[in-house]
Amino acid sequence: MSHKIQTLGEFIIENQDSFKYSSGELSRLINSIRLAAKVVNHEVNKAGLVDVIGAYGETNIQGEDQQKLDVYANDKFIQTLTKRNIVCGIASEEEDSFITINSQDEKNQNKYVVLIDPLDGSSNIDVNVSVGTIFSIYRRITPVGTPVQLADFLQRGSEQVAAGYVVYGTSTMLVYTTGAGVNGFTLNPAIGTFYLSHPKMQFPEDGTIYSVNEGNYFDFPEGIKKYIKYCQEEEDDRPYTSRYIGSLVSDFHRNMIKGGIYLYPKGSRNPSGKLRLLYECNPIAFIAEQANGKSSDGYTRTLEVVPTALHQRVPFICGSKNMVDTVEAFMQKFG
Ligand code: AHM
Ligand code: MG
Repeated sequence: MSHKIQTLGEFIIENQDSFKYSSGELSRLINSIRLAAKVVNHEVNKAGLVDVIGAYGETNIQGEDQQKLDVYANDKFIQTLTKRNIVCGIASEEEDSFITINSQDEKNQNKYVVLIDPLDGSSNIDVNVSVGTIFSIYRRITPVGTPVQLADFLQRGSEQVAAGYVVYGTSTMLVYTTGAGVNGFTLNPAIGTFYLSHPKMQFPEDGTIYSVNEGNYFDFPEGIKKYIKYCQEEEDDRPYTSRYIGSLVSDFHRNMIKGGIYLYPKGSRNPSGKLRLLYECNPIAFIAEQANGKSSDGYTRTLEVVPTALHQRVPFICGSKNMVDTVEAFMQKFG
């Protein structure tokens, strides 16, 4: 590796001016996410040792059991962002509605809202498989100094100013973009510092990995079924390799590095798909596009879908550009 050694903190300061609004506010925000990620990482790593595994006994708005670490991660991210008076509103997968943040000085002058999935893929925790945090950042559209409104959160993904994820894997990484490429940082757990390890990440134009829950095969639209069969055919560089962790961040991360595609289409059980537009699909789509990849619902660019609800779901097809193009061609042809 020939690039210079740089910590995430140094990188944020050095690149602050490349961000078009650069007032330091976004940098402070990303610094807070960095801090919360380290705290959550510490807890996730201990999951096998202490009795923190298992359902917390509550069900979130989408009827799913919450795991204890979901709640912990949710609390940590919200606390970090709230107590440091750094955003004006937060929406989370684990919260039914958005949270309005008022600063101590009555009127909150902060301009940013954060949407977050604090611990995605959390059903993987009790089998020691990687999980992740996903975040998306927008500038509010309602006037500064007034309470945030739902409209501040229901912006199209193309309006994001930053997005990223943390993958708590064999090593813990934070990957993010502010619209000027994608950079990945690996945590040295001994000293609690993230180092730039993956500068300017890029999807290979094409790939040979497809990631989909094939257990749902008979439920998929015809175009997706045909695409899966195409992946399995023996021709040119096919059959492709099937790899599905069941943890979006990890599946996406691998595909971005190696070249591949992730699919969560709609089906009769999930008529709009399973993944949530605002805090799962949009941030990942923004990163994909910044890394020369592509993301769509099979027809429409993910970042152009107009949101109508906080916990809205959409079909999600994301990965190497040529592979997503091929899926769209199958959808056009077979529906
Ligand atoms: P979660 O937010 O409840 O953890 O669900 C999201 C996860 C994604 O990380 C993953 O890709 C997908 O759900 C897996 O779903 P399935 O088990 O239906 O294949
Ligand atoms: Mg999730």
